[in-house]
Amino acid sequence: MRVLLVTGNQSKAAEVRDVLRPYGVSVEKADLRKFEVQGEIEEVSMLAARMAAMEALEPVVVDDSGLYVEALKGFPGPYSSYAYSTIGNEGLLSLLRHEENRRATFRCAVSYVDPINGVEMTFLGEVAGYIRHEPGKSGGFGFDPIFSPFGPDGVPFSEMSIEEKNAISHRGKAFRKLGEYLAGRP
Ligand code: ITT
Repeated sequence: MRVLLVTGNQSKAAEVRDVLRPYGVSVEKADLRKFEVQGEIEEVSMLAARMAAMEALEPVVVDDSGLYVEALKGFPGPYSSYAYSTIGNEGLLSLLRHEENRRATFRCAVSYVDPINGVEMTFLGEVAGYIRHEPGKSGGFGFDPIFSPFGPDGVPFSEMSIEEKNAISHRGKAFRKLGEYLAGRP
């Protein structure tokens, strides 16, 4: 089957294609607006998916993700997009300059809306890790160079292949749940 992914982010679309391929789900990047209201990521993704589904009149998927930094009481969280486009990775690193607690979690909310069958579902995924003191090599997108998931080797997301990142990431976990749901449908 095919789903429309509402996103302006090509790298995100590439990751989602890689996760959903084994479930026989093809992903088309939709040329639809992602309406982003203020709220928790699962509210943002669901409202955006409903709006897009009304326009597309076919099943759509919206991923809203955020980086939650423990020492900043969860900031930027649902405001990650704004934080990234304003202060960026350098700004986040400088906010944490004197901070020993580097713990952070990436969270992903994936909302699927099928307007024909009246289905609305949200799937969540998260990965715990830490904000690095120095960015890793460039690669990936967004906060990937400054985030390393907990693990023996400390490699940042930006230095992983799409497959390596998807195996452990917030997005990989959430979209595998969607893939299992879609594969199990009649
Ligand atoms: P769309 O809203 O068009 O899908 P976006 O990149 O803005 O694309 P989000 O709103 O979900 O996606 O992401 C909020 C911010 O968090 C944004 O700046 C992303 O770059 C960043 N982000 C999300 N997932 C990420 C990931 O897997 N790795 C690094 N940064 C990520």
